[in-house]
Amino acid sequence: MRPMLKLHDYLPSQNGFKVRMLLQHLRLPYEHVPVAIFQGESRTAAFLGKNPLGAIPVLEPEPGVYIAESNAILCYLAEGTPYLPADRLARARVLQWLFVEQYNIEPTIGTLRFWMLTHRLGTRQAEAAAKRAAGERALDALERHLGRHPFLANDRYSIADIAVFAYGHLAADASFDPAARPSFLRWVERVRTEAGTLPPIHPYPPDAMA
Ligand SMILES: N[C@@H](CCC(=O)N[C@@H](CS)C(=O)NCC(=O)O)C(=O)O
Repeated sequence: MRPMLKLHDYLPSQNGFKVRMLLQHLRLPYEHVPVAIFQGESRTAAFLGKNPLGAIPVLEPEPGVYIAESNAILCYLAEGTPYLPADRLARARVLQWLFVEQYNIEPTIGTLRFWMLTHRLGTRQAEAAAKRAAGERALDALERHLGRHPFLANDRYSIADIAVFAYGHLAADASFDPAARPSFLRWVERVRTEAGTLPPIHPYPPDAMA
């Protein structure tokens, strides 16, 4: 019998949400192992042994085997499913958006959202302005692409959509204006339709506040 998958995770993280969303699509049972990142649990020697960067999510597909980085986990879980095509070109187009998500979306919209929701903006005004400008450019790029395509890669729902949806659909939390991007908004609704019931969004608890 295959061992039960374990997901080392912090519920308010949308990087974790991506993985929970795909696990739900694939109907894969897993054990959720909470990591209290604001209590230092991601910086212990034991956790750094799982991911040297000290960040969740970390998937443990079998005891003692660890995969870090949310999008690497998505690729691992989606292998052999319609969420990650086998064809070289089609797969490269999925990877294209996974890299865009990590470079242009998570560190801009995701980080700003975290700073705003946990009151960390105060001392970071200049950095926040740069992230806001980069986040606006990323949303504009999504709008341009989604004006011509129903989904991000290959015109079909894939892990590229799951990854970008995780922080992208919460852009308003960071005071971005998704309503100004109608094609993006229609894509958010298409993803919701494809996904069905989504995992819940968890607010940051008091110990996450600056
Ligand atoms: N690029 C990584 C980012 C992971 C990440 O930043 N995780 C945050 C939560 S969203 C974390 O664990 N932070 C804890 C820490 O840095 O100690 C991914 O996509 O998985």
